[in-house]
Amino acid sequence: MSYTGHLDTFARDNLPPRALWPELGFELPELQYPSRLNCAAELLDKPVTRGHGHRVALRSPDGECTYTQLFTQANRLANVLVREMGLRPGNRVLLRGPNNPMMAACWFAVMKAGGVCVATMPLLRAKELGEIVEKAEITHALCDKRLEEEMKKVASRHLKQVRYWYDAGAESLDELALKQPLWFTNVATAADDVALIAFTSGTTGRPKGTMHFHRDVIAMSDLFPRSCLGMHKDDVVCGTPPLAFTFGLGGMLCFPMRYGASSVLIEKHTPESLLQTIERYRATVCFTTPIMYRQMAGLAERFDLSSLSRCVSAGEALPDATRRAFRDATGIEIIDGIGSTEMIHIFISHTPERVRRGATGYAIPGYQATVLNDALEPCKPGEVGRLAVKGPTGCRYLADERQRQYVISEGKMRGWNLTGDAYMMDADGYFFFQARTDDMIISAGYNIAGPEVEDALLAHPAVAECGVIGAPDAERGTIVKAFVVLKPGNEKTEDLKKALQEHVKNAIAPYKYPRAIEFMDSLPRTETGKVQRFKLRTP
Ligand code: 3UK
Repeated sequence: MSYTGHLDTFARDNLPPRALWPELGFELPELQYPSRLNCAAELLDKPVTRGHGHRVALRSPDGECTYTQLFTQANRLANVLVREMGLRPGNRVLLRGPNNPMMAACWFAVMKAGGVCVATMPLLRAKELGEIVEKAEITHALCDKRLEEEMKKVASRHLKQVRYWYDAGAESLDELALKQPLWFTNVATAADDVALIAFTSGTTGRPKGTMHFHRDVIAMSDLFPRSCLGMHKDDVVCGTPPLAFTFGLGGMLCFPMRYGASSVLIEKHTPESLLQTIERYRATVCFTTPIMYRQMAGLAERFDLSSLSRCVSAGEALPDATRRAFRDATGIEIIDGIGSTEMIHIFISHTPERVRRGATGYAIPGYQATVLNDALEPCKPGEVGRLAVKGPTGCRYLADERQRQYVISEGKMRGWNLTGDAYMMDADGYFFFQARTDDMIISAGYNIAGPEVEDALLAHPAVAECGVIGAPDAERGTIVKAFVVLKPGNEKTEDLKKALQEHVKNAIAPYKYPRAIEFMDSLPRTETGKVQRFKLRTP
C-alpha cells in the first residue's frame, strides 16, 4: 500500500480497479512532481513564502485580496474545518457558492486540511444535491448563505456538519474563522491522494463523480495555461465558468494562482457585465463559452477592451462564424480548447498564432490524441471517428460501471480515454470537431454533424443562436431539424425559414440543409453553457 495522507480512505477505496485506469504519462520535465504534494501549498503558500504575498490574488466588486490575505483566510477556514467541524483528512466536503472570494478561500481550506472537495453548481436542487451527498458520502458542507434554502432540504445520514458563509452570528463561517489562528500546517497529502470529486451528468443521465488527485490540479495548471496562453504574473483573468466546474476551477482560480496572476471573481455575468469587467479591471485573459463570445461580439464596440489579449472558449464547439464575428469586433483570435470533467481540463487547443480554421487545435504538449474507428483502430487522416486522448490526467469515476465506456480496457489502445466526441484529424495533427458521438444525425444514409449545420446557420445575419438535431420523420426516418433563435428585429415567418434553408444549401452540401425549422425565444442550456440537445429532441 503506497503512502497516503488520508485517514478516511473512502476516495482511494472507491477508485476504479487498476486494470480500468487510463494510462498516465508524465514525460515532460514540468510534470516531475514529488510523491507528497498538496496543491494548496503549491498554489497558495509558495507564492507567499517566496515574497509574492503583497500582490493581488483576487479582485471582486467588494475589493481586492492579496495572496497573503487569501492564504491567511484559507488557514483560518482550515482551522475551522479541523477544530470546529471535526474534519479528518480524506473526508468529503461539499462546497456550494457562486464565484466569490469566500468560495475560493474555502476551496483552498479544504485542500489544506486534506479534505476531498465536492463543489456543486449553484443552481442544483436538493434532490440532485442529495444524490451527490449519498454517492460521495459527504460528511461536511460549506455553503454560501444565499443557497441555504436548498442546502437545508438535503437530509443524509452522512452529512454531519454544515456551515454558511457571508452570514452573521457565532456559528457563521465568517465569525468562526475570525477566532482561529492565522497559521495552519497543511496535511501532507500524497500526490495521488484524491483532492476533488467533480460531478458531471453529461447532458442527461445519472451523475458521475470524476476523481482527481492533488497532482492533477497542478498538472492542469502547468500545461494548457503555459503552452497556449503564456500566462504570467501580470495577467488579470476574468470569465464566467463556475469554480464548481473544472473549466472554472482551472481558469478562474488555479491557473492565475500558479503564475502569480490575479483573478476577477464576479458572481453572475451577462455579455454586457463581462465586457464591463474587462474594461473596469483591465483584464488580459478571458474564459467563457462560445455563445458568450457571440453575444459579446455584437456589443464590443461600446467598451474599451484594449487590455485584453487572450480569450479562451471551451465547453462547446466554437463555430467558425462566432470566431470570425469576435475577431472582426475585437481583433482577437479566440483560443478554442476542448476539455472534459473526466480529463479535468483542456487537452486539445492552440496558440492564437497556430489557429486553423474550423479546428479545435492540436494535442497540447503533455497529451496525445488520435481518432479511432468503431473497431478502435486509428483512422486515416480525414476520416471521422471517435476522439481518444491520454496524458498525465484521465478518467477515474467514483464507483461507476461507466468507467469501461470512457477508458478503453483492452486491446492495443488500452488506457486511452474516449471523450464521446466524433472528430476528424488532418495530416498535420489538427483536430476537427464533428459532433458528440450520440448527436451524429443519420439521415437517408448520410452522416450529418449537427454543429456543421449550426455553423452555416450562424453565418446568416438574422440568426442569434441555434441547435440542430435529428428529428423522427415518417417518410425519411430522420430529418435534420433546426431550432433557431432570431436576432432582435427579425420576424418568425415562413419566408425567413425558406431563406435560412436556401442559405444553408448554398453554404454546405445541400443534403445537410434543415428540412424542418422551428423558431424559439431561447435554447435550453446547462449551467455550464451547453445546448441541451436531448431537450430539443423530446420537446
Ligand atoms: C464538449 C467541446 C467541442 C465535448 C470542460 C474545458 O466542457 C468541459 O467539460 P464537460 O465534462 O464536457 C466535456 C464535453 O464538452 N466540449 C468541451 N469543449 C469543447 N466540444 N469543442 C470544444 N472546445 O463534447 C466534451 O467531451 O462539461 C471544458 C475545461 C474543463 C472542462 N470540464
